[in-house]
Amino acid sequence: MKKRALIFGITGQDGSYLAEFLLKKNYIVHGVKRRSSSPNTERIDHIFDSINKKNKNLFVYYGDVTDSSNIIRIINQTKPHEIYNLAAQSHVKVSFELPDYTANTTALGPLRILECIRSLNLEKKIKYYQASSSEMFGNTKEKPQNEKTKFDPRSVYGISKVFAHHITTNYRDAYGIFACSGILFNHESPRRGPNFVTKKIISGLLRIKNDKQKYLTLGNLYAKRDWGHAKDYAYAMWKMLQGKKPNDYVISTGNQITVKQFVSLSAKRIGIKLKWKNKGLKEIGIDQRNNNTIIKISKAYFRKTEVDDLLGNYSKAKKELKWKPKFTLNKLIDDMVANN
Ligand code: NAP
Ligand code: F7E
Repeated sequence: MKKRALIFGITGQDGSYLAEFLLKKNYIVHGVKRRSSSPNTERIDHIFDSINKKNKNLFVYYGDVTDSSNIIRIINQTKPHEIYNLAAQSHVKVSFELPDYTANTTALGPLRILECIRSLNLEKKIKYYQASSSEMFGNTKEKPQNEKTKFDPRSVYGISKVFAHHITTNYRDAYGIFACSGILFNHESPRRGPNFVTKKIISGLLRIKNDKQKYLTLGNLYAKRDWGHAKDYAYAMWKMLQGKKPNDYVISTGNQITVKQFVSLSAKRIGIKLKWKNKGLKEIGIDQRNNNTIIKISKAYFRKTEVDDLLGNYSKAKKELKWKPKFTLNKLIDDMVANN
């Protein structure tokens, strides 16, 4: 019998890679997409097309994690062996603008799914994956961060993820659900949303190189992040649900750089020689080929409260799941440049 997986958030970056991976593993994949006024299935159109049925093992349903009624119906109808909850309002800065909606989706969405599993008496039949985040560590002083590091979130997004993380643990302990949280550090890809910093930098620099844009405006250049590739991280999600016991795992690369270093490295790989000048809001990046200012800073992209320093220790995943990242940072950037 084929295994069945249900992915909330299948239209997102990670959902699309996970769906591809599970289809290759011969799963029947069910996915939930939101209703939107214009198409939101760009990332899965190559594997799914409701009219031509490109893939007979992939099914997509309208749904929303803010609405329990559809969650019950879809779980009942699809009877999944594994549920991956990747649905979230996932943008940290936007969470300051949409606090109520972010909490409803990112914190309460997982609770609704877990509660459906419990109320349908499927605690022993469904394995559950929760997309936890390094944003939960926020301002912690411990470095690198691991599964035992204290959470100190700095945004509505981070706080919502802490709630989701704890509720997942609680449903595991209280009801015996095989529920795992993956504490994933930043992961990127050609499919990354355009308003996350890596995608914004690479798309912007490529447009500048091709004379389609004059400059790129960024916010805080000095935040440090541990950036990996979404393909490696989707594989880790699956690995967690194949373990003997449910557990939580940090997934990261163990390396970090600043946003500014990411700009310099990307520019170099794209063939732009950058020189930095000035400090603070006046800091600029100059294209040495023509002396044009191609990087500017604006207050508009700064967060009310920033997370300065994230670096993950993935030893537990390495030991227990035999997981380690395959993509180096240079390979990640090259993939994003080649497939922008
Ligand atoms: P993403 O590209 O923003 O995808 C989020 C997905 O959630 C999309 O499919 C989105 O649908 C869906 N969604 C949003 N609100 C929803 C709602 N109310 N009901 C149902 N679906 C909803 O994010 P991602 O980068 O793939 O990340 C996947 C998950 O991992 C998220 O939970 C994110 O918070 C978490 N995470 C991400 C990272 C990272 O670095 N990428 C790190 C740690 C944790 P639309 O396509 O219609 O918008
Ligand atoms: O910002 C700085 C910004 O929005 C990274 C999400 O997937 O990873 C992601 O959250 C850093 C921050 O990602 C701009 O201030 C500077 O310090 O790409 P980001 P994020 O906030 O780290 C975590 C793990 C998740 O869970 C989230 O879902 O870059 N930065 N200038 C900028 N950021 C943006 N977006 N845009 C700028 O212009």
